[in-house]
Amino acid sequence: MTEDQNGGSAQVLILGAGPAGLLLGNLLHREGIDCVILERAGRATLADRARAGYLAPDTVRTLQRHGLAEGLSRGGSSHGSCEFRTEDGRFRLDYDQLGRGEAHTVYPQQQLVADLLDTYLAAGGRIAFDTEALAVHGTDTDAPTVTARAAEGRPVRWQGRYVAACDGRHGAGRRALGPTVRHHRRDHGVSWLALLAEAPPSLDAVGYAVHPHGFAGHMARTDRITRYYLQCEPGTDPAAWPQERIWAELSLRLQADRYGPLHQGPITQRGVVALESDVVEPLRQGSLLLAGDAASLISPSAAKGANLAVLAAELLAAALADDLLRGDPSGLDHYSERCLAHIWRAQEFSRWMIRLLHPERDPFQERLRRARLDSLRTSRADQDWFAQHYVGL
Ligand code: RFL
Repeated sequence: MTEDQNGGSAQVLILGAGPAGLLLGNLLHREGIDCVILERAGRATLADRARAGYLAPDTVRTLQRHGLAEGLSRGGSSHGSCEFRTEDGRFRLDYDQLGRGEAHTVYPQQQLVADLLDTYLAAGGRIAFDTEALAVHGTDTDAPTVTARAAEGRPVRWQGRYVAACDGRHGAGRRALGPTVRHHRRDHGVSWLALLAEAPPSLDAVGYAVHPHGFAGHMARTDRITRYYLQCEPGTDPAAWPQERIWAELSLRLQADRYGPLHQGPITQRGVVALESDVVEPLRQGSLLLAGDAASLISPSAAKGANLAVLAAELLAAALADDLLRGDPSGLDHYSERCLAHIWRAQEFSRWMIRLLHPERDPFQERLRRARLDSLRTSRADQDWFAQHYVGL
């Protein structure tokens, strides 16, 4: 690893070392394309940032195709069931037996990030940690630059042929977008308290509970860690939720008295997530290209964000390689359109999930929501449709 004191140059400047930036970095570096990743956080923070966990079969295949799935083959586990709990009872969908017959691989995102980082560094990939991109300049030229703040506030400047913004929704990539780029924003009006518990999973399935108090979710992460979600009022202060209240409310909404107690343990992470969508269109402005959450923020209701990040990174890597190595710009010309087709389908399914899982205030809408759930319980065609979209991209 080299890290120039004042910055430097590379063909592709990648902002952000999340799943999108790291996959892109690995694929470009492997093709012999000179790239550098500028990452705001330090290495330890990346390895510690628990977020996603459910990887779609397409994501796993992508990583396998590029020889980047060793860690998840060893440490991941297959999950193919979800259970819905409502006041009317519960039902289970073994989605690995429905639709295309595929399952998720559960593998914590921070482990995937650590694997991708290790492989990238071992191959000699360049990354500047503790380097926050502040602004992207000259996106209408062939020589865009990124100004950044390195450790101890030291200003640095990087120049490239392309800038790949994989730095999330609030990153420098989005800030560089001009008025010709559209932002499609939707606040779904629902917030979740997102929790990590140091406790084994309580169900051998993803649990979705709809209770008059609101939604509760249960998702295994490892055999010792479980993610839970509790619908809460938008703007809730997580501090208003001490552990006892969390477990009492989870037990109530997941109907532990009827279906068995929850395995409780210390809550190690709690934060409020507003369920929002925010899609940029197009995903390219001259020499600036966006991927992952920088391109499209999606609510975690259908576990699509990290999967879309991987999909976009693979598409973008191929397009950049065609352009930089073979002089063929057509992949880059079509990158936005191709990526957005997947993004909008995922957004549609994610919104459908939101409307399925949260009690509606309006009685008419609430009856429709229950009818939707009832169709899912009873109709094989609906179940196949659900399974296909749930694991698919
Ligand atoms: P990331 O992972 O946010 O990485 C962006 C990186 O950019 C850095 N950065 C900057 N670096 C330099 N300069 C700047 N100005 C920078 N600004 C930011 C950051 O430090 C970071 O390292 O984006 P990426 O790669 O696009 O990946 C997206 C995914 O992380 C995200 O979509 C998922 O985590 C969403 N998500 C889930 N997705 C799934 O597919 N399955 C799931 O089960 C799932 N569960 C979740 C989730 C997101 C959650 N939260 C936190 C909203 C559960 C939760 C609670």
